[in-house]
Amino acid sequence: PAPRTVLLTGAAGGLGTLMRDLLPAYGYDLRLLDLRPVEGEPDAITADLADRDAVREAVRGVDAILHLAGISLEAPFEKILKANIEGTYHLYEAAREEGVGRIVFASSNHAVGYTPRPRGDAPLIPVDTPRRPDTFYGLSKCFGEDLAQLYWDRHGLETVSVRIGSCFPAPTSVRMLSVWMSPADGARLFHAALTAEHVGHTVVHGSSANTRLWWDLTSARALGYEPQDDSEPYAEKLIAEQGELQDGNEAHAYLGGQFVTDPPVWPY
Ligand code: NAI
Ligand code: 15L
Repeated sequence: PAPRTVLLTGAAGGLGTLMRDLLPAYGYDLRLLDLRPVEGEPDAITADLADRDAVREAVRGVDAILHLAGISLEAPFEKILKANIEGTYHLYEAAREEGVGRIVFASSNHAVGYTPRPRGDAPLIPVDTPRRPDTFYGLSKCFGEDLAQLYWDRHGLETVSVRIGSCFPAPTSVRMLSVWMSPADGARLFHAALTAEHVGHTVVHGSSANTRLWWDLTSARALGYEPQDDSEPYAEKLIAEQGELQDGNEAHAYLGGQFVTDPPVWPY
């Protein structure tokens, strides 16, 4: 049966806020969790993924988990270790103990951020491209994907790892024209990942069907995802303001963009 009750971790964050708006239309009953209070949601669980008991209680009785919580930018290794590596482990352990059947994991393009962007008529980046994290942050997403594989192989807990490009209301850079996922397509993809049958552990790229796409969406489409959006209407203005991507510019050379040269740092 399709999942109904879904635990949304990271519900106070940017993507969590977008998904709180969009996912109920698909029939989900969302249970919310975040380190920070979720504005306007008095029933949201305020908990740290470090708190194993709170995490176990939060997952009890849900059909599936959409795991967005964690540090979403670069940070010192010790912080990443606690929030993203140990935190994700706690969530998987709790899911295993409570018999939750599926997790949709917010992985990131930064797990493979050092992959050169395709130029000219080079093929799109395949989903089985070698791991090339661009930061400790990206490394923690590689860990999450491997944890997901272990829990599938050993415990039969399914995961779809979504290597999200950039999911924001609109693209704000020329690079983002290639990796943008509109919030509506994000909801479509998460819904497909929550409901497709027999996913085992599947890794997918998370973006809209952009004209300037850099990566292959085949495994995402195989889940039933049909992207409806394209960043192209934003292209002319962004290129006029910022110029085309430059061949000699290192921050323009890789999938991970600026994370390779000058990663944005987590503020707290
Ligand atoms: P965000 O930083 O806005 O939200 C993350 C949320 O997680 C925050 O509300 C924060 O309070 C919460 N959080 C952090 N540590 C926690 C902990 N120890 N326990 C409980 N909650 C904790 O990030 P955003 O943009 O909403 O991203 C959501 C997820 O998607 C993140 O895992 C991020 O790495 C991933 N992602 C997002 C992309 C995007 O374009 N927005 C791109 C690629 C991946
Ligand atoms: C990510 O993984 C970050 O969480 C998000 O804030 C964006 O920076 C995104 O990647 C991106 O690559 O644009």
